[in-house]
Amino acid sequence: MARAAVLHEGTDVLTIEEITSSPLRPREVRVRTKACGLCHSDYHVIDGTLVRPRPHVLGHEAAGVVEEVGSQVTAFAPGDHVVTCLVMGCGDCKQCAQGQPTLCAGAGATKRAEAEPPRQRTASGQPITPFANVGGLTEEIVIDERGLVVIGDDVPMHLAAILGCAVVTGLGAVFNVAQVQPGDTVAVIGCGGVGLNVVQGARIAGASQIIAVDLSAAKLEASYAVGATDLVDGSQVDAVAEVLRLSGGGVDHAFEVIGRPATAQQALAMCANGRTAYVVGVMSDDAEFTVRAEYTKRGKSLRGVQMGSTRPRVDIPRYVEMWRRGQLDLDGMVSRRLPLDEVNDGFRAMAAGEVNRAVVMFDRTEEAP
Ligand code: PAD
Ligand code: ZN
Repeated sequence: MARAAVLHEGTDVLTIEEITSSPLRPREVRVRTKACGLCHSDYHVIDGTLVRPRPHVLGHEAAGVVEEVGSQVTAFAPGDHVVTCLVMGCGDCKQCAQGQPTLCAGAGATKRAEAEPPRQRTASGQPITPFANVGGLTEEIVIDERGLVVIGDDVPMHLAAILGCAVVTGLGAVFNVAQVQPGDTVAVIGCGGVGLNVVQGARIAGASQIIAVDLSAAKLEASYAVGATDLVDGSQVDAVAEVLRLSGGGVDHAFEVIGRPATAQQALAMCANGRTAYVVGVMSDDAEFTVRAEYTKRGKSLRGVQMGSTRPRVDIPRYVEMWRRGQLDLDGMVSRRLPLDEVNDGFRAMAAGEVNRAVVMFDRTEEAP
């Protein structure tokens, strides 16, 4: 039995309850969860933007210690400190062979087949769907080995957790997708857990101007702390006009990191002629938005970004090393640590824009900020 935050049918409140796990399949690993970040993608299931089967265990940005490995697992052993990442390339398809696991065509390979028993069930026996094939908001995660990366024992668990999504997505958008060059100019619309990592990625890449746009003064302050050069409060001014003014006609790279059609349009309006707007934020699959035809004449591009095109076992060890050397700020990203019992308040705080990242801690001694 393990405690978990479960989202049931017909409610937007998670309940804390005991769940059961089934024996491991050959390529699965049982992880004793130590920390799990709350990402807006999880919240999208609560608010209905993403529709997922229930009962559901949210959470995909977790860190913990390997407890048991399946019969075919050789890369992990009990005691290893690991990070989960929802980018689980099957390893066999063309996209994986090309180093693009975020585009994997064989994602089913890392899930249990329909005919198999579910990894976890509620105490009353209902099968639980784990969010993004991870389901991190439980004391015990059962996951395919391809969803794990080993990290050093020196990384505190609350910092390790955010590597799996906020960090790989934000830095990957800058390094892997936009490939920001020294001297480039950047705008970031939405500076929460992921957007702050876009800001610091742009700083590390050597961008000369990093314009942070948010509606919250606290987020703008946090952006400044990790490298933003200019701050735009979208609740006070016209964000597009202000970014065009500050950048002298548009930035080289504009990142939308909220998940709204209107801000995706803003990103396209903010980028310079011939340059690109990147949509990192997640919208419902059937959301639509229009694009001014004028932008096509001006050679602008719009590009979607999935998990920063990360290759977890390449990027996460690199980011850990950058953190060790003081180049990457992880401490500043986690502004609240909370016990599992407070998970609903953690999501509320995230939706209200009160936290950079809130991280659920599973060991009571590690909860304090
Ligand atoms: P967050 O809630 O921590 O941050 C969102 C930020 O946007 C907050 O700081 C808000 O104040 C700010 N904001 C909201 N509305 C506006 C507005 N109109 N103008 C300016 N700022 C605004 O969320 P997050 O950082 O966890 O996630 C952000 C999005 O990225 C969300 O849609 C999430 O689902 C998505 C995401 N995408 C991927 C991916 O692979 N594409 C990965 C992880 C998260
Ligand atoms: Zn996420």
